[in-house]
Amino acid sequence: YNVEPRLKFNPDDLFLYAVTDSGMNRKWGRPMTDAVEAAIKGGATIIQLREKEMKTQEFIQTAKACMEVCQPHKIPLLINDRVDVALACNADGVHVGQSDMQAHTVRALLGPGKIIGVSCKTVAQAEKAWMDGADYIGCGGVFPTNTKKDNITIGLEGLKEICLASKLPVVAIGGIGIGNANLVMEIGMKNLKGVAVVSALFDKENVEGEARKLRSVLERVFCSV
Ligand code: TZP
Ligand code: MG
Repeated sequence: YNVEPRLKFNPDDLFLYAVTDSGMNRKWGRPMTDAVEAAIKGGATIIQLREKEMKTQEFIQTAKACMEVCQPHKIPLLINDRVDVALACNADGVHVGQSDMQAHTVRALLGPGKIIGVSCKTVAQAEKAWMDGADYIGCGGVFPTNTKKDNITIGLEGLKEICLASKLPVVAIGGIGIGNANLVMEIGMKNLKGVAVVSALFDKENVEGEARKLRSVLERVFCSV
């Protein structure tokens, strides 16, 4: 299989990684596209549509609409789990977990120009992601979170261990927000490129304002190391 890749991916895009949750956005009475646009205006550098319940056709329509929002800003849009949805909307890539399609199969289906991310909790999983031709890994949950049930927490120690062991760029996820993003970035790993957040943006009334605050926390740490 194809292990070339990495044609298009800029690891700095992981800096402020916004992961959607349509349930949260529904609660705040706004369409996904508005929430995505607000996140981008506040400084999000990449968007992932993570929709576990959405039916296929609605997911494709939502993804196409979000592509229209992201493209003028040159912000990559990734799809969680669903390679078919990513192909249907010509998304910039796919993010898979450990029980989803393997990254080398995703690569074979998407080709070298797309971004592939893999969720990893262990060094062995990170090693496999590298072998499979992934572009980055998402590591967590770093802190406890209500967003993902049954999620085992790896802590800052687990995050650091994976960063040290992997050649891939890393984005940290799980329970991260404006109150603790500095602690994550301050572990001082040079391949730790950013934080991925769901509720810190999308379970808030003012998505743009929260994104701006989080971005300034990240920039402060980034400038001081
Ligand atoms: N993977 C590990 S933790 C998590 C995912 C998708 C949920 C993160 O959500 P939040 O609201 O940023 O804690
Ligand atoms: Mg998954």
